[in-house]
Amino acid sequence: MADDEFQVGKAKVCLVQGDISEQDTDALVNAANSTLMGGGGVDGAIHRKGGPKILEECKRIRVTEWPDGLPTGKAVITSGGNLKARYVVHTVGPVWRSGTRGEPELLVEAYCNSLTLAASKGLKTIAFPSISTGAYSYPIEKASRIALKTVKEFLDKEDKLDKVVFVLFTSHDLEIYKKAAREII
Ligand code: AR6
Repeated sequence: MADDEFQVGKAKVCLVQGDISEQDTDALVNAANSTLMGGGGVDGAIHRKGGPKILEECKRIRVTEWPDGLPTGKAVITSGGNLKARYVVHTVGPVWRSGTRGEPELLVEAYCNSLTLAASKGLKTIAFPSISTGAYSYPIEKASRIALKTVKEFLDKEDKLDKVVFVLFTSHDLEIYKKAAREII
């Protein structure tokens, strides 16, 4: 198996460098903020490429389910609009402060709730960005370990998903994830 592919039970965990908005998995995960109204980074790329339908659905979710905003660690799902992916799972990662404000637990929740939501919809493949490691400043070495450990533990317990892809923006970030994966998976 290549050094960017790892087997967990019957599922594969793949690490790739690229733009998450180009992925053709069943679902993409958006590193959103509580407003669900868009932003920069991953959020900007997904809404730009996905078109207005995603934002319309986010607005509806705000009105019907989360009038005060989506809390950190929770996840919701919309269609994928014009994206190749059929669905977008929107989650909110923690803003890194000191590491002692519950950031690790909240990052675990963001991954876990996204995976649970995708599996509950019968989806088979999902792509994640490196949640919280951009505008939210979570140190990527720490975040990568949490991301991979949470995915591995989920796949060990649950056999509904076939493939989880991590899409890293830079070769540097990809190397950090590869190193963590070799240790964790
Ligand atoms: N594809 C893959 N990875 C990307 C892409 C892309 N198109 N663009 C950036 N990254 P961020 P966060 C990487 O800031 O830290 C937004 O404004 C990036 O290099 O997108 O969770 C939201 O609206 C970094 O490693 O998400 C929120 O307000 C990682 O993806 C806030 O940013 C995450 O960076 C969320 O911050």
